[in-house]
Amino acid sequence: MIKKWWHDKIAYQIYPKSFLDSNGDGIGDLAGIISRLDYLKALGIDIIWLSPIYKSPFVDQGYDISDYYAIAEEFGTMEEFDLLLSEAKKRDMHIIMDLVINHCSSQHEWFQQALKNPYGEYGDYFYFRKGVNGHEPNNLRSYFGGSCWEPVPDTDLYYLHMFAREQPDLNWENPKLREELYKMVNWWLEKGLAGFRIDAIINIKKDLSFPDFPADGPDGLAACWKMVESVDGVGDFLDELKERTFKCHDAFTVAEVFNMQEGELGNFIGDDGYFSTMFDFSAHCLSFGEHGWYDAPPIDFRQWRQTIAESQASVAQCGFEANIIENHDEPRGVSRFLPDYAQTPAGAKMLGTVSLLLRGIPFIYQGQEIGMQNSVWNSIDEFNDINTIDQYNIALQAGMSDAQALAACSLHSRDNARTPMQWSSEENAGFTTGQPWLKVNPNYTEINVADQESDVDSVLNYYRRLTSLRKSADYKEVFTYGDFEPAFADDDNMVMAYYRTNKEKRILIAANFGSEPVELVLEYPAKRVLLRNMHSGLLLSDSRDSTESMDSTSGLKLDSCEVCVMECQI
Ligand code: TEU
Ligand code: CA
Repeated sequence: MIKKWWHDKIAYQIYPKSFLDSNGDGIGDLAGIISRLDYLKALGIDIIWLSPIYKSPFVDQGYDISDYYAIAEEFGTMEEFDLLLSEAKKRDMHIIMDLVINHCSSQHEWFQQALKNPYGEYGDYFYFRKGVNGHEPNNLRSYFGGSCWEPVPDTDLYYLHMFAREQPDLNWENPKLREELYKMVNWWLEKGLAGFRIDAIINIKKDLSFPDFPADGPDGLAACWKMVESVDGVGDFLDELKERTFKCHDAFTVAEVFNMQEGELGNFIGDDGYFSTMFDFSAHCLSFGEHGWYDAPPIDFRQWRQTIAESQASVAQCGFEANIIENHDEPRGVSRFLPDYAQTPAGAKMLGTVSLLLRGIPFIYQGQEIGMQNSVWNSIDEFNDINTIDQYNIALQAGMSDAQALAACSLHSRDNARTPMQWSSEENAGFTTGQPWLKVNPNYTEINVADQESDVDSVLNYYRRLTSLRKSADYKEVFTYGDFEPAFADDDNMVMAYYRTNKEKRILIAANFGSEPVELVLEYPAKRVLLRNMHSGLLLSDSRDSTESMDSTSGLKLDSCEVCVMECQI
């Protein structure tokens, strides 16, 4: 494997709208981000991913871009963005932006021109197709509900949108469009951007015959990802994109890829892959419902543990995946992956440890480092997210009651991760002096940065120790390049444990997700404890200070929600 500059980095995702508001309009902004760079540096962050900050009508929170070369007024100016770049650079941090190029906003100039003349130059930037017998060209359902096809008024044409109708899909078959996109990507990279998180990119290849698929819901439609999974050739586009842009700048790219065809991982993230890395969503997929959020299964611990092990094994020979417990599309990891009794500071530290020390590039989502949780939702009107409204209606149509539909949305809504960052116990969690654009999680008086700063045992201070361990001179190599080996995966326990090993070192990460204490017989004698989230009941035969060597130790007792990172003899 060829070593790359980003292999040993730790990344952090900022959702700008909810990070920090500097001017009291209730919307987070670039000035807010700049003012917290030192906070992120102290957390051990090297790479910052900004969810979209481009000009947008915000139908899908900026994932609908109306000008790829402009900063949204809500967030600030291009001067402020340049300042962010240079301030980050001063601190030896890298900024990456979201790259949303499967679709743009219906307000984008290209689409406006296309609507005026679907048969003209800009019409070919999109997919306009004639209806079939007065119907949509095929029966695909968009990710946000309803047909993927929107009629163009006063014509017999429809245009394709795999997401909202305000997000028309760009026609990647058109070389002119591709050139426009490459030019734009290079423009940002030349500005000093370190790379991109690449949105929904697997969707760019369409089956141009636009066939019908067997209906999979009462609406007679079929999920549009079925087309994605059935069509070949996305690799040609991705390869050209990389060759023409990222590769020329040694950029770091992390792709959002669902529905990849089997056996393609190496093409995507191998040494000469399309991307540097891509997110591992395998654990998240465990709680995707067959028809929607209303029939989503809860996470089963053993299945989750096995899924992570399998995922780590499958990527080991190819490259690196990016590990997350949550992002702006997912509920909070603490609320999703931890049993009720573990939704505590101890549990948050345990989950964070298990995730951050996996092989791969760790991404921390804003608020994860203080253990933020899903919010409390009293009515569907409190949500803003377009996907949530759709899922609410799907649940009602499936016969759920109002209360049941709300309960499903409360568990799964993307807005759970989008509530304002909890900076302090002051009004609005210190996020804004104005009216926040989305309701603050009422638990901000218990969970916030300011209180955790002054508590050595807080989740925040633990995360700082965790990132510094991962990056420490002595252990960086093994945490970056060391192999992953599952350990103690017994049906009788709820222990999530694994080794990270190389020729010199063997590190055991062991966490007890169960409600009762467990005792493990160590397979390799312990040398020293590197990190733990509790100070009690540590070792059966040895409870000496963590810096001492512990050659005699052979047993490890873990309380409920306890995690221990220890170096063992090889
Ligand atoms: O998400 C793409 C995507 O596939 C998600 O809709 C996914 O299916 C869902 O969240 C699973 O829970 C990306 C962005 O991350 C998302 O915020 C955007 O809404 C979407 O693309 C459209 O740009
Ligand atoms: Ca603001």
